[in-house]
Amino acid sequence: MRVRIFFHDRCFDGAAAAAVFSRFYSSKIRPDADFVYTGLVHRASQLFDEAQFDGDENAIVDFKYCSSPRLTWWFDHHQSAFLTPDDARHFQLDRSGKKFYDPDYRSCTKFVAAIARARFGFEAPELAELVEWADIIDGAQYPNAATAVRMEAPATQLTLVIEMGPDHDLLPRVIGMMARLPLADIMKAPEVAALFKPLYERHLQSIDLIRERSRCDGGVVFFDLISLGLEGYSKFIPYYLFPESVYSVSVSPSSFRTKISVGSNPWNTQPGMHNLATICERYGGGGHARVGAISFETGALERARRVAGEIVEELQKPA
Ligand SMILES: [Mn+2]
Repeated sequence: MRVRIFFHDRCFDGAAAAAVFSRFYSSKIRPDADFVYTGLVHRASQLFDEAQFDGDENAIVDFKYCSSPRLTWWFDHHQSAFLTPDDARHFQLDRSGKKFYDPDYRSCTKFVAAIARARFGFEAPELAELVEWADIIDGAQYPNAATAVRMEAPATQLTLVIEMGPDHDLLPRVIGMMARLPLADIMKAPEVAALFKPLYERHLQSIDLIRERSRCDGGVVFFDLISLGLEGYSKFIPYYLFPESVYSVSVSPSSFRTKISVGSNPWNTQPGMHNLATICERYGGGGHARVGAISFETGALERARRVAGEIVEELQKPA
């Protein structure tokens, strides 16, 4: 009995939601299930390869809906959960009782835990730490930018490993650990500890690089990391460096795309904020009201820079 679980790759909440779903599934649905984990990433084209839905059951957590009949479980909390109006209709007509959507949840992990408890009677107090941290991390509920950027708590350290770790096969192993170990013990696992050290050093360097490259005008921090080849950084660094900022916009490279990241300062929210998912959707991206992203094909650098400039101007004006 094989259950393939697709999760939002390189995301603490995606991994934690997969871990909680696995524990729920083996406790309440099938104790003999074998889990196989596959990360999903947002890209400019072809989100799903249907040939991948090869489990006896196929589940997606913390990622967009797919209308494939082979998808048997789905949980998401993103505002931009449906690729097309047809997908949204398909979900609304679903009567399986195994597909769930609630954009009011700050984390998919807490959403999975809440549905598993309310609808299926699943209780797992030992997962409470994981669920609470997924909510803090995905909902940007850190008390301040320094807590997020200094990374003293094991959950924040594991987030760095998940988001920036070099090894694509790492996440399935981390999900397995999340399902059975406290976060401090995961950080003590030799393969995780060995990855954390150089990533943390690089993180400290990236703070200096972003400090050099950023400017903050009209409440919006902007930086372009293309020429540095800096692939990914903690999204809280701009707010740590510019506590007075309200939004941040960056252009950054990656092996398979050029990415615009658009975020808002969780410690300096203002009345009447722009909806960042709505802005990103206009350019083919998506996300949440408070954080969004747009992916471009790797060649479309000039277009990405132009769009980033437009978004900066829009965010400098009132919503
Ligand atoms: Mn999430």
